[in-house]
Amino acid sequence: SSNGVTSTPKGFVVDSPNVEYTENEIRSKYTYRTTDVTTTEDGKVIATPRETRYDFVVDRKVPKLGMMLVGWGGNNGSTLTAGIIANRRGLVWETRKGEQAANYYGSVIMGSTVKLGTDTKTGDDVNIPFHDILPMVHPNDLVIGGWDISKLDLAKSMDRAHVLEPTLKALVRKEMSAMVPLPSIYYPDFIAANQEDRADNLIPGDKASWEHVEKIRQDIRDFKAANNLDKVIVQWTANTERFAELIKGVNDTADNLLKAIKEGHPEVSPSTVFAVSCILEGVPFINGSPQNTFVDGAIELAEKHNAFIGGDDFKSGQTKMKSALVDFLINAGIKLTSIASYNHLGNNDGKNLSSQKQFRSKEISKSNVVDDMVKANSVLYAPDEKPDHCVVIKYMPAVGDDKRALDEYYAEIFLGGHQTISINNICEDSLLASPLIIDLVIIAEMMTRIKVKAISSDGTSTKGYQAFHSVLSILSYMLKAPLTPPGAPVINALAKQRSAMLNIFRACVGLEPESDMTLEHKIY
Ligand code: NAI
Ligand code: DG6
Repeated sequence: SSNGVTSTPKGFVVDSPNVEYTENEIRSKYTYRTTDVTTTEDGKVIATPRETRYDFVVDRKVPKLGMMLVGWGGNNGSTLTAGIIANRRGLVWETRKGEQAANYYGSVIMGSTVKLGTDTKTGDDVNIPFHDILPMVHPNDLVIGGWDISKLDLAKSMDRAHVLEPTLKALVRKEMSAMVPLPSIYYPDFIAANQEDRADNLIPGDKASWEHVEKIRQDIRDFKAANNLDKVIVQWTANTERFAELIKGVNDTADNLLKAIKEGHPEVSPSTVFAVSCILEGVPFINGSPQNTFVDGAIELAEKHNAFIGGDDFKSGQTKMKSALVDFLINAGIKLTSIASYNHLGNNDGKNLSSQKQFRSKEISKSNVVDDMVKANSVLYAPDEKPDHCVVIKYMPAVGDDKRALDEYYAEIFLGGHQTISINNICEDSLLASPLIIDLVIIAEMMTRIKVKAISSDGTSTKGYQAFHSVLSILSYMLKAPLTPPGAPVINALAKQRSAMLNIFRACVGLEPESDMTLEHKIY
């Protein structure tokens, strides 16, 4: 320790009596300021500032990290793998528009910057890469593995995906052809019947079983040992499943869920079996698809084991735009009255979603994403009022992975006027989703190295240092239907989600949230 001025791995130090750097840790004392609101019996609303002291400890040792993907051989899995190899090797390839170099565009952690503070000489903002705010894993260092019900190696999977340029594929082909997904569990009823012809790499058994849990746990241990890893994170980027029925006595509690798996209950999905395996193995598990993997019993199990879980459904294109645009419209005082969202796409995800039950999972996750913003504005909306909102997805093989998302936002403006905003969003779906998978892994891993203790004068305190809650709602920015700790509100608004992530990380190094008041430039 040296009184708050030891350098961090990435070169900035916080010079504050509240921050201490040791060889292995960053320790910060942070005052969290919120506002309590109470309403008296006679209807008077009272706002009271409140302070809670949190002590954060960040483990500075960046681990050797493995990322295991369920659905590794899919469009996302193969595109992401090629992308990481391309970045790791600094590849440059020919395209019809000229040379293209590998990058991490679309990753908030790798591609965006955050304001650290203000330069004392120039008064300018000093911005640093988001990645440098804390000692995070670099995606180039991820060791990748995983499972797929299809046995194609990753080179052939990348060909099947029709996403990457042939020149890039040629450069990564050798490495990718040596990567073969582990066999996986397949309970045909959970994904579309049209997926059956690729299911040729299976662990025997067509319903949940304890052998499946043990096999997945063993796969994780073997991968960890074979690659000499400190930690592993697992993500579901496999097909969208139908929702599992919520049945009392089956998936409502941790014990019932474990019993249901042991008894082979048909309402336990493959993704829930993966989640349970990871929870029991103490490995964070993130669900990138919309289905209800995290039934109540799975959440309770994660809480019991202090294991991290996160989900659901990557928020890549249409929904990300929606959660930014609706936030803007409603916060601008414009009354959004309808959203019509049409999609057509021709990749295997689209094929799977052409089946009604799987489409329904996606329809749900795409539909609830404006609720918090509408509910927050009682000037524009009555208590039960919501904009009309419909979501349509059609399978159109010809467009492949180049998803088309057409949205019409219709809003009421001043004195009964109307504003219509039409968006036509076209891009390769997997090139938007892959960087999100990286962000989810990096942030989830970072959260395994943060411990916190709450101390407050009014009694809100934790017994000692503890991890964040098992449900990692800090991952919300990357997810369409963010899972939150039971009873905690869901935040969909994109800017708030980013601020939460950034400001929690700032607090870990003893820095205040960036308020954007810039009083230093307004009061002289
Ligand atoms: P994909 O269909 O190309 O890949 C899914 C892979 O999962 C396939 O290779 C399939 O064989 C495999 N699979 C199916 N069931 C499995 C199981 N039980 N165990 C192991 N592997 C299994 O789909 P894509 O485009 O890669 O998307 C993956 C998931 O991510 C889908 O659920 C999709 O809805 C979701 N998603 C994708 C986004 C994107 O922008 N690409 C955004 C949001 C979510
Ligand atoms: C059609 O919407 C297929 C889906 O899998 C989406 O492409 C995916 O969920 C991404 O959705 P969004 O709304 O974030 O673009």
